[in-house]
Parts: sequence; C-alpha cells; structure tokens
Amino acid sequence: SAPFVWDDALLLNDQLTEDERMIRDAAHAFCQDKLMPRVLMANRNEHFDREIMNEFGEQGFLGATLDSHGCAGVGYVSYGLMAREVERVDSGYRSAFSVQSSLVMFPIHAYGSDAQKDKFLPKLRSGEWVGCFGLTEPDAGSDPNSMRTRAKSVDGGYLLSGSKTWITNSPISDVFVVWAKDDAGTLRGFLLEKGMKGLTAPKIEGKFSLRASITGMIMMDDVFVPAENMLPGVKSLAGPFSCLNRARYGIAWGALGAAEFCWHAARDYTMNRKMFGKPLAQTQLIQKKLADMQTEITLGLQSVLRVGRLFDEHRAAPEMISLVKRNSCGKSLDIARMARDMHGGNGVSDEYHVIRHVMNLEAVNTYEGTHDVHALILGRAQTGLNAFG
Ligand code: TGC
Ligand code: FAD
Repeated sequence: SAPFVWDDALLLNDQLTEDERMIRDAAHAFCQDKLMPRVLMANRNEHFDREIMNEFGEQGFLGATLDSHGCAGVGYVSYGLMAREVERVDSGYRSAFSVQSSLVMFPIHAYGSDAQKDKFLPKLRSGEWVGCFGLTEPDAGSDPNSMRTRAKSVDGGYLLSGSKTWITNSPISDVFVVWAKDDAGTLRGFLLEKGMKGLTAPKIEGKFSLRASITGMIMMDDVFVPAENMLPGVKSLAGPFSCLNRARYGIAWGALGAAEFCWHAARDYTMNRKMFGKPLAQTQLIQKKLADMQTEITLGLQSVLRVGRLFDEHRAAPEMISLVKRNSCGKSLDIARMARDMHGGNGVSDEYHVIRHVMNLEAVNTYEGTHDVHALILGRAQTGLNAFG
C-alpha cells in the first residue's frame, strides 16, 4: 500500500513545483538559522531587531511577488510558503514581512506613479527603508469607512490630520501608507515620509502578543503632503482592501506555520515525557489531540494552496480569502492552546516557545479582519443579507 507521511499527510510537497520547493527550503533554512536563535530574547524584551528587514531584503523576501524594481516576481504559492516559514518562528516577524510586502510595496506598485515606484520600491525591497500601513484608527477598527483622518486640499498638495493606531512597524518606518478621506469624502492613499512636519509615530508599549514586532500609532497634525505623494491609481475602500487581500492570504499560510511548530513540539514533548510509566504520547487522549492537529493543519494547508493557485490565475475572490484567513487563524490558535496544555507546566515557559505562539495568534486572529468579521463577510456572501451597519 502507499506510504503515509505523518507530517505531510496529503503530500503537499508533491503538489509544489521544483522552484517552489527550492524557495521553501531556502526560506526554512534562513528562518531556522537566523531568526529562531534571536526570537526568545526579542520576545522577552519586547524588541524588534531592525536588521531583520535588511536580511529579509537580502533573501529576496520583500515584495517577492512584484515583477519590477529588482523584486523576485514569484507566484503567490511561493509567497505563502515564505510566510509559513517565517511564522513557524514567530508571527511578529511574519507581520514585518507581510506589511512591507503586501501593504506597502504592493499598493505603490499597483497604484503608484512611475516616480513613486522608482523612489520607494528599490529601498523597500532591500530593507533599507521600512514601511507601514495606516488604516485602523482609535474609533475605526472593523469599520474603517468610519475613519476620521482627513486630507484637506491646499496649494500643491494636502494637509493630513488625524490618528492611526495599532500600526505594525510605525515607530521605525521611513514610509507611511496612510488612508484618508479628501474634501469630497473619497478615500485616498498617501505616502508620508519620516521627518515630515507634524508627523509622529509613538510606540505602543506593553503588548502581550507579537512582542518581537514593533507596533505604534501615526499622529498627523496638519502634515503637508505634496500632491505627488498621493497614490493616483485608486479611490475608495477597494484600495486598502486589495492590499489586505494579499496580506490576509499570506497570514492564512503563516498561521499554519505557527500551528505546525506547536504540533511538532507537542508530539516531541509527549513522546519523550513519561507519566504513569509510559510516554504521554502512548495515551489515547494525547493521540486524539495529535490526530486533530494533524487533520486541521493538513486540510488547512490544502485550502491555502488552492487559494494560492487561484490567486496566480486571477480567480481568488475576496470571500475565499476570508474563508482561509478565518479558518487558519482560528484553528491555529486552538492548536497552539492545545499544544500549550500538552506541555504541562513547562508549557508556560517561553523556552518551549509554544506559549509565545499562543499569545501571538491571539492578535493574528484579530488583525486584518477579526474571526467574526470574516464570518460576517461569508454570511453576507451566502445570504445576500448585510449584517454590518
Ligand atoms: P463594503 O461595502 O463591503 O465595501 C466597500 C468597498 O470596498 C470593496 N471591498 C473590497 N475590495 C477588494 N477586496 C476586498 N476584500 C474588499 N472588501 C470590500 C467593495 O467592493 C466596495 O468597493 P466600492 O468601489 O464599491 O466602494 O464595506 P463595508 O464598509 O461594509 O466593510 C465591511 C467589512 C467588514 C467588509 C470591512 O470593513 C472589513 O473587512 N473590516 C475589517 C478591517 C480590517 O481588515 N482592517 C485591517 C487593518 S490593517 C491590519 O490589520 C494589518 S496587520 C498586519 C500585520 O501586522 O501582519
Ligand atoms: P473592534 O472593531 O472594536 O472589534 C471588537 C470586537 O467586536 C471584535 O471581537 C469584533 O469581532 C467584534 N465586532 C466588530 N464588529 C462587529 C459586528 N458588526 N458584529 C459582531 N461583532 C463585531 N491596523 C492597521 O491599519 N495597520 C496595521 O499595521 C495594524 N497592525 C496591527 C497589529 C496588531 C498587533 C494589532 C493587535 C492590530 C493591528 N491593526 C493594524 C489593527 C487591526 O486590524 C484591528 O485591531 C482589527 O481590525 C479590529 O479592530 P478593533 O481592534 O478596533 O476591534
């Protein structure tokens, strides 16, 4: 009979191209060699090592799906495989990678002028510059359309005022993609640059999730933004959402990478730890939990692979992305919590890494559309009835 590969139960490996396997293996080696050794102290000390952005750049990770300005031009499955490897180490590192790629470089590439692309993309690709994406506000989270940030037309450009909060990378950013409403109430995207008068980005302290990622606010007090820094190619919420489609898709792969780490750790731990005279893994309860983890991760990976293929064929509907973002995040959080429990007391020590993934996945399940907001997007699509508003 056909062999069964316990950690690749439906042979995902065989469904990848040779190039995709090479990209995955290189990403795996980089993440394990360079990121894994730093993460424990980074998480403990709430520290993001800025140098990681340059290393991502050297690896060709940043803006990898784009096909100009030195970007790698890989497909969306390869992008997902990178996200999975980065998040196998830490969701915070994957945050830094996905914000720069999908939420900063993508909109400049898709909606920017040639001058904007030439100015910003090479430095973002190399990691010399860091970017952030400002959509969420203190009073506008799940409902970004209710934002208060305004872009008032003035001679030669706009005056931006308002505040954004919970913004990944903002305190260390050189470039800020900020979404604001113009005089006519139309949503537009603006490229703000570090040092502009009236622009500050204070750090948010005391996060108990994604501690190895830096998060802050963007405060804008009549910041003058020249007209050439507005993204000319997009209007309305479709602008930020087209970026979010890509980042949410990457998260759907990434969260499963974190879940895989937790599953493998729980398997190793329970195989080695003896209680009542036999390995914990020889008990029925533990084996059921391992089987549940294996099943959800295997099915989840098949689903993200499918959406990745559809992405490359320009057939990935936003609702498909909601489905996999929601499923991967919710299931991965359950798996991480279960793995934490299976580690007993050791499970609350950061040296076993699982508690860090539990804490991280709480935020991953919330950002880029909460678990319930994606349920409502899917509910609206299948009933035609809008539960928002
Ligand atoms: P709705 O009426 O549904 O749509 C308004 C306009 O937007 C278009 N649209 C989309 N276009 C492309 N892709 C999508 N996924 C789209 N979703 C909506 C839609 O076609 C329409 O276009 P137009 O041209 O007709 O105006 O808008 P609504 O106000 O009812 O929205 C409801 C809802 C829940 C769907 C939406 O607001 C939502 O998804 N909320 C969640 C907010 C969110 O995801 N925020 C993310 C902030 S960024 C972040 O978290 C980064 S963390 C990154 C990290 O660290 O890794
Ligand atoms: P709320 O919208 O206030 O939701 C609170 C609760 O109410 C949730 O459980 C939600 O599911 C529920 N809820 C909301 N609406 C409904 C409804 N209609 N029916 C039923 N229940 C509902 N944003 C950015 O723009 N850029 C970033 O880089 C970024 N990075 C982030 C990094 C971190 C670490 C975190 C935690 C957040 C980040 N965010 C970022 C913000 C993130 O996208 C928001 O937190 C998220 O969209 C939810 O918004 P909220 O926090 O205002 O929650």
